[in-house]
Amino acid sequence: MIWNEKAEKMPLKELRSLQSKNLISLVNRMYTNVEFYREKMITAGVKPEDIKSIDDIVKLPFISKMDMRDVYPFGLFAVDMKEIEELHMSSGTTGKSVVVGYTNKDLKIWSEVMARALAMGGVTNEYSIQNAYGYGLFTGGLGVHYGAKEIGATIIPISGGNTMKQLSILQDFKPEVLTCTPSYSLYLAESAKEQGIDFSQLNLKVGFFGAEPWSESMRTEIESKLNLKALDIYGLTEIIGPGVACECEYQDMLHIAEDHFYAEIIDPETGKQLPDGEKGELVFTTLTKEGTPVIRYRTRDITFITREPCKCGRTSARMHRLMGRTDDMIIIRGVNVFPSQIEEILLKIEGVEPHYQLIIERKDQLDILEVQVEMSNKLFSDEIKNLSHTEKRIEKDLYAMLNIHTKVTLVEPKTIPRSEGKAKRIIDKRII
Ligand code: DLL
Repeated sequence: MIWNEKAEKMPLKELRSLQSKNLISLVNRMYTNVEFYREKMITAGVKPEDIKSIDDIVKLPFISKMDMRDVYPFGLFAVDMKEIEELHMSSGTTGKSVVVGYTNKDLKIWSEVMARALAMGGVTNEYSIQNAYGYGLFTGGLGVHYGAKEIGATIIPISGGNTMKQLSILQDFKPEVLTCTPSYSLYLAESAKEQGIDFSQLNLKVGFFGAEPWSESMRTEIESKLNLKALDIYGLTEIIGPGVACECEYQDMLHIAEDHFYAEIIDPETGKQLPDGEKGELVFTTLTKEGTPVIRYRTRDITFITREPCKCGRTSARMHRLMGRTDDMIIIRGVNVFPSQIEEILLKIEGVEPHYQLIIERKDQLDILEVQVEMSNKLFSDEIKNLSHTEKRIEKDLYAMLNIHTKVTLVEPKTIPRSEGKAKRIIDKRII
């Protein structure tokens, strides 16, 4: 179902002219109202009048997470505080977080793009949504909430955690939709199994999973264990929260709400724009936002974009599911390793569960990557020789893909810590 035909099926020429108009207005607003960005433009030697169309965006300087932290808390706000109706904060694990402010119009944009996303999975006002993303400063809970309200669906604002309650509500209220992180969905499935709950007896049709990296193999697991269609939803606090992009029913890359969020792919080293189809760092400009708009925000997320038409008829650019980050990409003995690559391999191995952690240590100047992964109950009760055979097999597959030796350790079922939100996959113990 298409929520906003006019916006989502807009011919390219019309879209570009709308984007150009909005970029010009944004640059003027930022130049006038945000001292931090005005200074950046002056340093870069670019004036608002140099920006005549969306193609001129390449002349504008980037904004990074560091920049945003430097002006914490309100240095990026482009309107008076009395216009701000809501504040959210990024889930920064180190240093200061990034604060974003939403005006009334921003909240409307958020509701609109989230309604578009939910409609991509067929959500209507007849559906109910068990929203297990955290409510609070994290954008997941309220983002889904606003989209559900816009559609008129019934929201069950259970928030994250409280797994037993989640399970009883899934059984008693029989929602059609589940929204949470992909790792938590698998945790729910696992807990349900222990309680003897059969997902085929529930009523779930679709789930919107995001906020952390996952893979195609994990999708297969989720779809079979939870008996629903699993869609990938993407977003980030600095841009608006969830709803920046989402998969439609064809599950063939994520549609970007391009009339609001202009996407570019750049070479992370040189900052040069890359053509469609080439993998690089995703950069967003919030064309319509008022509270904390950003121009050319470097997400550190790695993907590529296509503008090939999608079978669903939407004309927007689509991004491939995230392929890693420029920063939490781990470098082991000079090799760039993305946790998602490792996950792909693990999930193809029989007897292994989708719960794993990567532990990196440095011994005698050499990086050692240990992959701890849980085995299934069945494998656990097998003979020791089968366990070591599986470990060796995974090590071999990882070597074939990454060209580095790893140490694979199968751990007992349920020993890797579970998370109610984003899973912590990497433990880097190196002191460099
Ligand atoms: O995670 C917003 C969100 C909430 C998205 C609910 C989807 C669902 P932040 O906490 O600011 O915002 O984290 C943003 O999380 O730059 C990505 O690295 C990662 N991320 C978000 N969605 C996905 C996804 C929310 N679908 C950061 N796949 C982003 C992989 C994702 N990574």
